[in-house]
Amino acid sequence: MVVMSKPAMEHHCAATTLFPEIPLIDLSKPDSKNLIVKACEEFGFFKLINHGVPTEFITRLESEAIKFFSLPLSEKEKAGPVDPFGYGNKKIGSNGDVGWVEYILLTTSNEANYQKFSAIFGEAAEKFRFAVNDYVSAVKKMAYEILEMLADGLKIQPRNVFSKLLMDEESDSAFRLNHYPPCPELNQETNGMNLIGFGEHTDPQIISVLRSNNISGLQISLKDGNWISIPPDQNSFFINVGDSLQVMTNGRFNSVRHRVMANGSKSRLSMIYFGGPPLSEKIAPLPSLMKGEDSLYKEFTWYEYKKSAYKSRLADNRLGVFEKI
Ligand code: GA4
Repeated sequence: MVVMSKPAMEHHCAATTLFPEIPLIDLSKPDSKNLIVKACEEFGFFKLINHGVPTEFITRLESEAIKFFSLPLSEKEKAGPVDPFGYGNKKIGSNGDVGWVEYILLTTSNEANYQKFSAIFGEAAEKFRFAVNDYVSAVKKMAYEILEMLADGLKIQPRNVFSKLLMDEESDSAFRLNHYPPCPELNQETNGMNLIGFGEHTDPQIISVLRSNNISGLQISLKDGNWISIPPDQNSFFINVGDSLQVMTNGRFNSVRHRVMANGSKSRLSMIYFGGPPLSEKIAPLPSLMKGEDSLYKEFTWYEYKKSAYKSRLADNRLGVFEKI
């Protein structure tokens, strides 16, 4: 299938297949660790149930997000531009990518984030901040658990090899609320074709944890290049392997290429936590996973990778420049 490189508002692609089954992981079952490893190898993606994140945190943040995105554009723009955090509309990154999306991008550590929002929310800014903090703390805990199960499944020690990078006070993690407004033109003019909400890409970090409302749009690319639609489920989470985890496993795990299609009639809302390491961390294959193999990648720190990623276009193969020939 061809994805054109014109501005995303004009992006149309053919409908995609709905199979094969995407892996479903039940976090309450300790033996899920082997299934998680398999899912990360085959897809770099899985759906998670019995995740332990309180529904109240999810619904509270969702209603704060709806409140924000329902404001007039001129109000929302007071929380922009994204430099590198704040409110963004259509523009993604700073290298010309666009999509049918508006969003809030935040760091998970910096309180200064929220100053931009107090201008709009006034007193209610606190409510928004607490909603984000409660949600992100619960999701982080769940991400630690997944990463520890991964270490167990891979039979490597210590079991916090991955999770400690997110637990570190200096962990460079991010959080994003994406709103994909309905695009009415889609229904009439394009006759079943799709418009890009968020263009195809891989996430640079270690792991991403996504939750959306019940509106479809997310698609992942299989290793053979075919795209599959992921049926939405507001009660579950979806986990993505990021580029850094692919490198740490020397390519054994797959950093999943994914994208979001806009919808003709309904708003899709998603919230994503991106778990990243400290900026100074060396990202390299774990010796315990190498079994005499050579590293597929040149050595780099997360700072170097991030710097290079932020200069790239969304769809670029960002790891390419760090691969050994
Ligand atoms: C993809 C994953 C996260 O959403 C993000 C994105 C970031 C941005 O929106 O500013 C990037 C994108 C993401 C990768 C390449 C660069 C940077 C947009 C872009 C074109 C916050 C991230 O960390 O990398």
